Parts: sequence; structure tokens; C-alpha cells
Amino acid sequence: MSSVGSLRFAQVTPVGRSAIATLILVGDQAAEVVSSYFQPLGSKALTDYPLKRIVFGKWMHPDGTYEELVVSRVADHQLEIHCHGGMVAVEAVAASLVNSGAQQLNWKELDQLQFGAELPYWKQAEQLLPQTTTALSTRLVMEHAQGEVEQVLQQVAKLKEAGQTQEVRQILQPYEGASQRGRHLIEPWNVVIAGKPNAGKSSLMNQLVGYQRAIVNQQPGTTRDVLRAQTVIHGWPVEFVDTAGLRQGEDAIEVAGVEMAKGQLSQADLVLWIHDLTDPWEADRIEQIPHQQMLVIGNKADLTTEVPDWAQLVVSAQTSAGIDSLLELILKTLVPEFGNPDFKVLFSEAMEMKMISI
Ligand SMILES: Nc1nc2c(ncn2[C@@H]2O[C@H](COP(=O)(O)OP(=O)(O)O)[C@@H](O)[C@H]2O)c(=O)[nH]1
Ligand SMILES: [Mg+2]
Repeated sequence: MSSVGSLRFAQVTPVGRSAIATLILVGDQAAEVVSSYFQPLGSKALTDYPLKRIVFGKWMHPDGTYEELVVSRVADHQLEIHCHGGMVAVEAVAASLVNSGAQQLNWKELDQLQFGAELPYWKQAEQLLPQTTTALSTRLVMEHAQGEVEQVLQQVAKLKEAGQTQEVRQILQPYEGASQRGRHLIEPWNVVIAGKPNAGKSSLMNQLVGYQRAIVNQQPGTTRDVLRAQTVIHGWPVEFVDTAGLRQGEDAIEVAGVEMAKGQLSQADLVLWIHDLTDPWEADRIEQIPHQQMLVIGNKADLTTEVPDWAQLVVSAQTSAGIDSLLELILKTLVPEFGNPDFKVLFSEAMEMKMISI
């Protein structure tokens, strides 16, 4: 640690109301400064307690009022203060610390100070916690923030030393591509819905996200701009993009929409090409569609019993037949490894590079 000397602190719980607020204080004088405000409940002084012990007591204010809170010395020059989450309590404690010459930082700045420019992997994972939006992503990020990956690396180091390279391969293999998956637990997968006007793209998007958001109309070419809506499939955030029909319209607004759609297509993680089952199939049309991965879906299954060869799945955006299967197929295509017993994710590309190159 380079700059333990001066006293700094940060609130590491979200700013605003919460059940408990935690402040972390680092610096040579940390225990001394805290002791000047904090009276432990028993007869012992704060510094008489062993490290990591949780000490209950009163934080005295100059006017004789106090906060009841908990202090723990987590390391020689580092203390945690846990107080009631109301903003008044936190602000009062922060004001005392500032009065004693401590500098207030945000939690990222404090991490940087403690760990330097290169944050340890578990810490990088911890910093992602506020960005997780599903139970799955929170659970996986938590496991990594608690040092799961570091434990794996320790185990790998031991196996390597013992010459068990076969086992090492077996452990590390599931981490291939794991950072791309990890990224998409935080940022949604991007799935673009494309097809001719009137194929049922907007209706299908409504079904996929479960509410009326896109504009549905019987007039071909009604959706002129790109509409987005997010949903979650088995814990994975997915953003659908409803495009303007890929058709050379005479109308300038529609043409602009078509150009935008082509850009969206090439960048998408997955393109859903929707074709009306009652329309003749045009094989050459989809050959011109830029994409990384594509699923060809036949829509309006309620109007015909035909299941043509070109369709990977048939659905009805009207009756919602096949929508659940489509959601499953989308996830299976985006994350084929999900559900494997040795399924792994990583939350940094650098960590994946490191693990793959061992
Ligand atoms: N019968 C039937 N009609 C559908 C289905 N999906 C969409 N439609 C109708 O087809 C028309 C065009 O749908 P829309 O979603 O606006 O198509 P888009 O231009 O591709 O976005 C509307 O009248 C929809 O109600 C379906 O599965 N079955
Ligand atoms: Mg539409």
C-alpha cells in the first residue's frame, strides 16, 4: 500500500437510505481518530480488541448526542464503521471524520488507493455488483467477489506443481469464452428482429418481452424507427431491437430506417429473421443479411399447418404458440454452455487470457 499515511474514507454502501451504511477508513491514524469519537460499550478501548472483532458502542457528537454503531478494525490501518442507514447518521459520522482531517472519497477511488491501478480480480467482480440486474448475475458476481476464481487458480498451481497437467486442462477448459458470457450478465445480449414489412416483427417483439411496446399495424412498413425492449431469459438480460422492414421504400424516412437496421444487424449478437408463413419463401433475400448468428423463424402459424424446411421454428405472434420455445432457442443459441454442469463465467477478459494461457 503506497499511501496509507493520510487518512481517507469512503461510504461503500449505496448513498441514500438503506438498512445499514458502511464507511471504510484507511490511514495510519485511523484507529486513533475513530477512538476520539467512539466509546466501546465495555471497559476496553477499541485498540485493545483483536483485529476483525466487531465492537459495539457510541459515536459521540460535540453537542453530547450520539449514534449507536459498530466498528471493526479489519487490518492495522483500516477500519469499518457500520451505522444505521439513515442519511443523518452517516453524514454525522462523515462530518466528524472530515473534522479530524480525513479526506472523503468515493468507493472506487478508495479501492484504487488500496489496490493500485491493477485491482485484484475479486475486487473487480465486487465493483460490478451494483450493475447486476438479475438473481443469476448477482449470484455469479457474488461468488467471484468472494474469491472463487482465486481459489481455482491456487488449486491449478498445486496441480501443475504435481505435474497433473491433464487435470489442469480439465479445470481450465470451461473458462474458454467465459468473459464474453460474463459481460452479457451485466450488459444485455443484443437480439435484432428483422424481416419483411408485415411479417409480424413488432407483434413478435411484444410477445417476447410480454407487453405492448412496439407499434403493430396492418399497413406494411409502419415501424419506421428502431425500437428496443429488454427482458430476462433464465436470468440472462436480453435486449430486443425491432427494426424497420428491410425493403427499399420510396419514403425517405423508411430508407433511413433500413440503413440503420443494416448497421444493427451486423453488430447484433443474434438476428431473428421473421418470415410470414403465408408468404412465398425468398431464399436469396436472407443471403444479403449481414449477421453473426441468425435464426430463421416462420410466423403466423395460426394461418397454416405447413412447417417448411427453411424455418428453424414456427410460431404465432397472435396466439403466442411457440413463443416459449423461441425464448429457449434464443438462449440456447446465445449461451450454448448454460446448463452444463461445468458452466463457468468470468468478469474480465484479462482473467480469461490468464487462465487460458496457463
Ligand atoms: N394471424 C396472424 N397475424 C399476425 C401474426 N403476427 C402478426 N400478425 C399481423 O400481421 C400484421 C403485421 O404485424 P406487425 O407486427 O406490425 O409486422 P411488422 O411489420 O413485421 O412489424 C398485423 O396485422 C398483425 O396483427 C400472427 O402470428 N398471426
Ligand atoms: Mg413493425
